Amino acid sequence: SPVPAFVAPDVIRSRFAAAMSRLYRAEVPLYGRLVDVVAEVNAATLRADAQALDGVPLAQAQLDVERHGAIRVGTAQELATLRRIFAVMGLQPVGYYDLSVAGVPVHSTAFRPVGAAALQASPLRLFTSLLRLELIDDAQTRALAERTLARRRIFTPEALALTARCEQAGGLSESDAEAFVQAVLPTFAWQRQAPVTQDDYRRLAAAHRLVADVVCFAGPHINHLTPRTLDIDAAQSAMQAAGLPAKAEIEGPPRRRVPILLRQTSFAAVSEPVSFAAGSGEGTHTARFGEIEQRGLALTPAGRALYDRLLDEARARNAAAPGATAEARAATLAAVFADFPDDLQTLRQAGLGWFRYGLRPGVTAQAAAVAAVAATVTTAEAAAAGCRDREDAGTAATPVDGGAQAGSVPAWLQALLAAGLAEARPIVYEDFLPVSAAGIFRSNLAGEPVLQYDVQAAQAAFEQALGAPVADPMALYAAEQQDSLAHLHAALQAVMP
Ligand code: OOG
Ligand code: NI
Repeated sequence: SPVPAFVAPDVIRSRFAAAMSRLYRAEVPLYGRLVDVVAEVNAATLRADAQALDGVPLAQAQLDVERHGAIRVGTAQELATLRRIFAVMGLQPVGYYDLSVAGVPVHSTAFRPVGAAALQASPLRLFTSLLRLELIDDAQTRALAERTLARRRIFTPEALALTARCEQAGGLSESDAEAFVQAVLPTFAWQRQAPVTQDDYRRLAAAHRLVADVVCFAGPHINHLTPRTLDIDAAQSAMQAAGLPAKAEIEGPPRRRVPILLRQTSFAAVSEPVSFAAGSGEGTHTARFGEIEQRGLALTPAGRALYDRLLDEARARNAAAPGATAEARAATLAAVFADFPDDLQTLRQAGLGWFRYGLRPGVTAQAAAVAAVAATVTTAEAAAAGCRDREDAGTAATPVDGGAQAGSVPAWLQALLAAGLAEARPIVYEDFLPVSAAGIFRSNLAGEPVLQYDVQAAQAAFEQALGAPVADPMALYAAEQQDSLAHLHAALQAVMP
């Protein structure tokens, strides 16, 4: 019997991303202006620096499609169902983020494409937070939140039916895929008619504004979308010049020659009209904003530890100077990060970043194999270089590397790199940063007191709610580097003289 033609999850995701982008631009016109501002900055950056895309052809860079969005849900059931719906479009839960440490009563994962091909096909990911109801102190308010959430149904019957069909059949046909995107979209739309009275809204908002944002609406409205910028400092200035209410500071590492991890900035949330239940009044709710991001090298556990240490130090110094301007704070950040190596070779040899290894364009496996054999058999320096590399990386080694230490490469590869026959390309960070995420949350909670939650990170509880484990981002990067080494090795073995 003929094999049914299923639409690839990457394709479903890219259609969903386009539909979500249209929806959000229509709902939050200021977001549309942000998209225009970023497009102008990206075009100007490319005119000034043709290398800004690092050799990726413009057509493949997907500059005009969003990189991520974010939603917040209230119950385990909602989170677990989202996991199933997102799986239809090739999104998997990666990473655990505990934001209670930053005074925000949620914990989160990122549903994202896994693997370079999937990320390339459609880069959209959804940062998804689950409200931690147990962090609401007042028992009556907590019960109100639980009751209200228990009553709502955030998914359409068609979305649930098509998700089940996909799970059973192993995919969706063309017409089902189209119907699926249309059926899933309303879950993330703004719903002006609130299922709670104005009094209940006020009570829940008094517990925390995020509690009201999650509990008081008929669904988990998309709260921001995030396109990619090629120059976030220029984009931040352009946002300010265009009169967008940009947050004062860019989150994440400072500007560097070699970008690392993730830098992001946003504009303050807009007020939107709300009609409260039972004719209890009209009001506004302020939750939805626009964000931009610029990504760089993914860091190994050693690189991440250094990043976290320097970020802590910069934050401590800035906290000690509360009156400092945004420029002064950025200068402190840059000064502290002078201790983070800023050239690719040092980052690699010190085992601070992840890299994908391969032959230089135009180099044949045959030529490389000949050189590798000659170097490892006859050149003492090559072997010595290999050993030195291993020693460097020894300080960076962690169990997650699975024996293939982050910065260490075998002697044959060391020789090929030195001879310019092989190259190491930086692996881009595809995940999120908890301190930055907290900063993005906070910038939309102006006036909200920072609560001190006395809790532990609760990854096990989160995974129980999700109904599945979250993938370990570090293991994904380590595997990508390791795979590239294994591929290269196999290619040379196949033609060994
Ligand atoms: C999510 C904030 C986190 C990011 O880019 O770090 C985030 C939210 O506001 O719900 O999207
Ligand atoms: Ni974001």
